[in-house]
Amino acid sequence: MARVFVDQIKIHARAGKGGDGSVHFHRGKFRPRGGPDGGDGGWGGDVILTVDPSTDSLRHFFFNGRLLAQDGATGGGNECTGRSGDDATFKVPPGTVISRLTQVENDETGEIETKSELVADLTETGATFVLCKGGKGGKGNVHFKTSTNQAPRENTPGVPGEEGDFHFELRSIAEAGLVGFPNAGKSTLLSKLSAAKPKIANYPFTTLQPMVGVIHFDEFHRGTMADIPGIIEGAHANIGLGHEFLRHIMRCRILLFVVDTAGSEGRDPISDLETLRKEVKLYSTELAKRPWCIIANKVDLAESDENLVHLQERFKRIKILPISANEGTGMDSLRKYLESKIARPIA
Ligand SMILES: Nc1nc2c(ncn2[C@@H]2O[C@H](COP(=O)(O)OP(=O)(O)OP(=O)(O)O)[C@@H](O)[C@H]2O)c(=O)[nH]1
Ligand SMILES: [Mg+2]
Repeated sequence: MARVFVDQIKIHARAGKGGDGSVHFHRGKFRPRGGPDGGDGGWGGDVILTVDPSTDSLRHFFFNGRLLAQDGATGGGNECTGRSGDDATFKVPPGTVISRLTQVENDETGEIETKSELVADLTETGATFVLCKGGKGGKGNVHFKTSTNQAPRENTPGVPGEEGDFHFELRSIAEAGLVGFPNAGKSTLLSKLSAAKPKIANYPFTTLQPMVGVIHFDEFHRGTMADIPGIIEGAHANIGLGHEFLRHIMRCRILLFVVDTAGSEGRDPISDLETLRKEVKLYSTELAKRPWCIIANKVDLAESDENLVHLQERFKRIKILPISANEGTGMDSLRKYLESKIARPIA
């Protein structure tokens, strides 16, 4: 599947350094010159990523591009191991792809180039990934006692934590996403354009999970389209599982707003579109800036004629594609339009 990246950022991460081993000698009331009892340093904390669907972009890393975990503490007397540094855990949205960036010298030109190497593709909710491992603590002097050296002053320092530059990218689920109220005909449309077989029914929220279909334009080109569950007024405030559905929309490059042009069940396509646009904008101004167009569906129904004229008057500068997903009207123009926007060469 063609990949489109909608969100990416460069990150520097450093795990905690291990604590140094301690040099210490036992001091008891009756043993003023006791043996070595310096303990080991604690482990440095790890930098950990966890896949959390409550976050939908990598935006939060924009203000915090340095991910640091705590250092381990130095060992103590009485063979006490130092405290381990706390791990630092950061949330990433499902679909985050992590690459390690390293500077390498080009053998031929001698120029320094950045090499990018994939280290993780994080998709499963709840999955965790250790981006940088904390360093091991050093050894305390208790380990250095020998028959000839009863009072060693040796220890080892803690190992530095892993450190590196990374590239985080949020992979999109599809190039085009169908956005609309329940029952607008999104699933019907996807089933007509692709081989996907989404469930279609005359009741709201038939679709609860996004489904991606592949549209074949010709032998060499195709594009992807996601059928996304319907969103309703208040979706930005999480009404009707709004956040869950808007999150999927975040991962589409172009938004196709599907409306029931006939205004069945007392709906009005203009106010439907205004509401949908408002919800998208309130959820994310970045999302509202993505390219979009209107798919005016159900033009086979009589009430659609007048509404279509009003829709065109209201959204003069926006591309409007009148179709009937059920009867196939307007599908050729829609395909041509999509081809110009989302067709990619088959890899
Ligand atoms: N008359 C007419 N009905 C249509 C058309 N397209 C879809 N429908 C009907 O509208 C109803 C809803 O269709 P779906 O494709 O399930 O709608 P949806 O937008 O996916 O709905 P949700 O998954 O609930 O968000 C079904 O009864 C379809 O048969 C059309 O072009 N004309
Ligand atoms: Mg559906």
